[in-house]
Amino acid sequence: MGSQQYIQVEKKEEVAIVRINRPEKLNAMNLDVIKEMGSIMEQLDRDDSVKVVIVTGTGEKAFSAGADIEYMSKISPLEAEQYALTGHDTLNRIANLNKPVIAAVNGYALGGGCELALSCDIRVASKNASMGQPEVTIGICPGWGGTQRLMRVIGPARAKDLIFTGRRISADEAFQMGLVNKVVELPQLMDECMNVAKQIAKNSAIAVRVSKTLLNRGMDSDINTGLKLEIFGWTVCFTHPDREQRMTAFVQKK
Ligand code: CO8
Repeated sequence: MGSQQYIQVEKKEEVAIVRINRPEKLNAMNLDVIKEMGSIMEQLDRDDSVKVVIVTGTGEKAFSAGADIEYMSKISPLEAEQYALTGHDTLNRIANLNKPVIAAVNGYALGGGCELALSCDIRVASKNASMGQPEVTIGICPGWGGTQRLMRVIGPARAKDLIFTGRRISADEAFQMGLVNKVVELPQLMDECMNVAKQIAKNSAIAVRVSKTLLNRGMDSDINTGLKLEIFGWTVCFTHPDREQRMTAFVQKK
C-alpha cells in the first residue's frame, strides 16, 4: 500500500487492519496522519480482496487522543479551515466506504479520535477505553463531524451532555449510551473485532454494501425516501449472481 509514515496496514484473509502509528503522541492526528488515512481508505475502497476494515491505534493506551493540539495552537483560521476540511474528507471516506469499517477502540478516543470512531460503522471498545469530545475545554467546537455524527448515534440529549461538558466517559458508560456496540478486555479486543469482521466477510459483499448505503442514506432521509431507496437496493441485489447462488444453495440444502 505504498510507504506510509504514520499508518500501518495489515491484511488478514479478507480483513484489512489500519493502525494509526504515532503512540508517543497517543496517536494524535496531525495533517499527515489524516491525509495518509484518507489515501489508505481510497485504496481500500477499490480493493475487492478486502471485505471489512478495522481501524485502531498502536499501543495499549490510545485509539487516538484527537487532533494535534500542538499544531492547532499555532495555526490561522484559514489553516484551521483546511485542517477541518481534510479531516472531513477522510472521515467521510470512511463513513461512505463501500465495505463495513469497525473501530477497535483500544484506549483514549477523544475529540477527533472519538469522531474517527464515529465515522466507523461498528465500535468495539476495550475496558480501558475513555471517550469524549473535550474540544470546548480548549476553546473550539468539535470540527470533524462530532456535532453531527454523535447525536445521530446516541441522540441529541446525550450528545449535548458530552459536547458541552467535555467530560471523558468510561467504556462501560459509552456502552450504556450506545456509543460502542461491545466492551471487552484489551487483550481480547482485536480477536473480537476479527470475529465480527469474519462473520460479515462470509456474507454477500454486494448485499452488505447495499445495506450500508441504505442505512447511511436512510438516516438523513424521510422514511418514504428511505423506503423507496430500499426497494431500489433490494432489486439491485437480484441482479447479482451472488443472490442466485446463495438462494439455490439454500434450496438444495448445500
Ligand atoms: N495533540 C498533540 N499531542 C498530544 C495530544 C493531542 N491531542 N494528546 C496527547 N498528546 C501528547 C502529549 O503532549 C505528550 O507528548 P510529550 O510526551 O511530547 O509531552 C504525549 O502525547 C503523551 O500524553 P500525556 O503525557 O498527556 O499522557 P497522559 O497519560 O498524562 O494523558 C490524555 C492522556 C488525558 C489523553 C491527555 O494527553 C490529553 O488530555 N490529551 C488531549 C486530549 C484532547 O483534548 N483531545 C481533543 C483535541 S481537540 C480535537 O480533537 C478537535 C477535533 C476536530 C479538529 C477540527 C480541525 C480544526
